[in-house]
Amino acid sequence: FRRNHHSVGIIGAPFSKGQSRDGVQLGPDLIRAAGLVEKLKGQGCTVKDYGNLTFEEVAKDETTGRAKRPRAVGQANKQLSEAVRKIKNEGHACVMLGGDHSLAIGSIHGHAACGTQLSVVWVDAHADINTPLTTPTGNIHGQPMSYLIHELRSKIPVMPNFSWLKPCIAAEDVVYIGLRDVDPEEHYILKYLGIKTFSMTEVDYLGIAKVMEQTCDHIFSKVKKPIHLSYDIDALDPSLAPATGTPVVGGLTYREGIYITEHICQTGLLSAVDMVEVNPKRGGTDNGVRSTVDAAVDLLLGCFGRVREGSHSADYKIPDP
Ligand code: Z70
Ligand code: MN
Ligand code: MN
Repeated sequence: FRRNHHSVGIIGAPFSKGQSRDGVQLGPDLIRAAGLVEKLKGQGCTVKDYGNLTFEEVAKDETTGRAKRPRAVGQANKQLSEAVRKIKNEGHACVMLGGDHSLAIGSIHGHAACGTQLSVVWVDAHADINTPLTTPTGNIHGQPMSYLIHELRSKIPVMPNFSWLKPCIAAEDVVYIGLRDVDPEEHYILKYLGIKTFSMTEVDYLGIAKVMEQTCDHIFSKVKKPIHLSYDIDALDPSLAPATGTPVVGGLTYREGIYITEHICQTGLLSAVDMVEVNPKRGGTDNGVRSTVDAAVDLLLGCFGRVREGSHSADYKIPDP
């Protein structure tokens, strides 16, 4: 049984101020230029492209706590949250093309604003769960989960342009896959909250099939909630996806990366996807950039019905001579 009637709404968020490297704002247009919309339609999806958000310059944006550029990040995510809520209310699975991973704040908030409790599957080399007070870099793309999780509410200081944001995710509804570069403070937070994590060690030990089985056991242990898949391209090995701000050796293979999307698609509960941290100014070579962008497109196709065994429409018949 296959679901090929996905209706997909795409929103581009060309935003880079959750980190310090130029180029990640080019992600949405690059992923589109690689044929995302046409390929989704080619596999039977209905697609509506909502275009890119536009973000205004924020003149004075001083650090609060240790968090850098809070006003720009807060404002951009408020806009994104409203856009994602609209796409969900119009009945689509939402695809958010980043941009840096700070955008998960608005994407998940807007998704959750539709009313139902969500599960979050976070595929990343990094946990992105520093608070504005634990962050070693100040970059908000290393912090989005801390703003979203109910259990960390009392640990988040008041931030300019963040007053619209309320935590909307329970720690028990989060699963991480692909971790291999976690700060000590983040490691404490993950253990303290009892969050389910499959680091690269578990991927090695269990294999990706068991990781996905256990991921679904965990997120479906009570009720079946819609899934928000937040996919940082740096989860993949840098040999495959070098065009990203913080490549970390020892990542997911292409096959492991794709298997995650196929398995999540099969649940029938995928409701929103983020594809973030593709940075064409980082890949080194044209081939490196192309490989990274192609991987991002293939992961999104896997989310919406593409299967490697191939497929056919229900009414296909072998032509008679
Ligand atoms: C570090 C921090 C991070 C991505 C780097 C790094 C976080 N833990 N995320 N690259 N995509 O700055 O908080
Ligand atoms: Mn990330
Ligand atoms: Mn990352």
